[in-house]
Amino acid sequence: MMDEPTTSPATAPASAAKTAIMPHTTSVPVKGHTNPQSIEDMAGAWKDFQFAPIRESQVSRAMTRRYFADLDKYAESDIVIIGAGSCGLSTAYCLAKARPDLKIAIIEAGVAPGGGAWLGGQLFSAMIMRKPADAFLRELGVEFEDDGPDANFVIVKHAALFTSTVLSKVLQFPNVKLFNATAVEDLITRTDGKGGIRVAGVVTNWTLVTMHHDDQSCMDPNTINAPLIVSTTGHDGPFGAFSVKRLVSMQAIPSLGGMRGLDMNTAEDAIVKGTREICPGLIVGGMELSEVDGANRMGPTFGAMALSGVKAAEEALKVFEQ
Ligand code: 48N
Repeated sequence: MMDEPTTSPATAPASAAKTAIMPHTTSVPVKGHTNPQSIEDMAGAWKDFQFAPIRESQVSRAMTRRYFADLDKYAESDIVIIGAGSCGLSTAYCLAKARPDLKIAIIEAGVAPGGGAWLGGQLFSAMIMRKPADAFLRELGVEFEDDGPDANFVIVKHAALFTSTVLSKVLQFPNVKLFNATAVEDLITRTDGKGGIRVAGVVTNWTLVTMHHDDQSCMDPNTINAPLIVSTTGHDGPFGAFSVKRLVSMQAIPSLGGMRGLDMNTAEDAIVKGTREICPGLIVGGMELSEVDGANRMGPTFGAMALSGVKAAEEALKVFEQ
């Protein structure tokens, strides 16, 4: 039997939990190991190849320790973004870049963030963004092409290139934490003293739990307090338009306008220009907003999602600069 690694559950350093683990890209050499530092070093040396030894509990502790430290840290957040689709991720990027001092939690119901932005339209790959949204692509460093010298739009060769780039950049900000596979299943509210409400946080649960409240009893949620929420949960659907539908059900807004038919020119301008705080403490952007304002849908063009995120971040910063 392979020698058990030296770190057994009993001797696992308890203090490790407190060690601030700063991300880096070099690794400490493992005693008694070849420690190849590059894949070139491994080439042709597979005969004696061996991973550094591990005890399963080390993996479990490394994951759970960090996750629960994050839950503790973000239990009080400055901003919560609901929905990591193209609008939510664009919002997060702009906010995290502008205010590295703010704690930003992103709650995404899917295991995979990105929402509807992994494909361009009808499962085709290329993503269209109408000008001037190419400015955001330049900000992110995403390459694109013009469809001819006088095209009014640009094309990203694969939607996943945009989405994976903005996701990767967002995840690299030290003041952002993505909680995916986690659903917002309610809003924390406070009365504003004038008969209305202020949104003051979110109520969360594992998405799989949220999907089974009607066949399992008593699966209470978790909470995150935050003075400002940006909701970008997309247009109506099984999870979509979550916050605006909840505001109607608690009579905080009178009714939904309901998304209208497809009209690219009307829709994209309306979504970007309409992105705003629709109720104290809650900014709505992206396609969720179409459900509030009765805006048209734009179909397979994503410039409005990116720039609605830029505007949502600007609206959020106004709240923090007040
Ligand atoms: O991509 P979506 O659905 O939403 P947006 O607004 O970021 O982008 C919309 C865009 O993809 C389009 O719909 C395009 C432009 N088409 C328009 C048209 O005319 O058809 O992302 C929303 C994200 C998803 O990842 C959901 O999983 C997530 O929000 N989500 C939630 N996450 C946590 N808790 C919830 N309650 C919740 N509801 C949705």
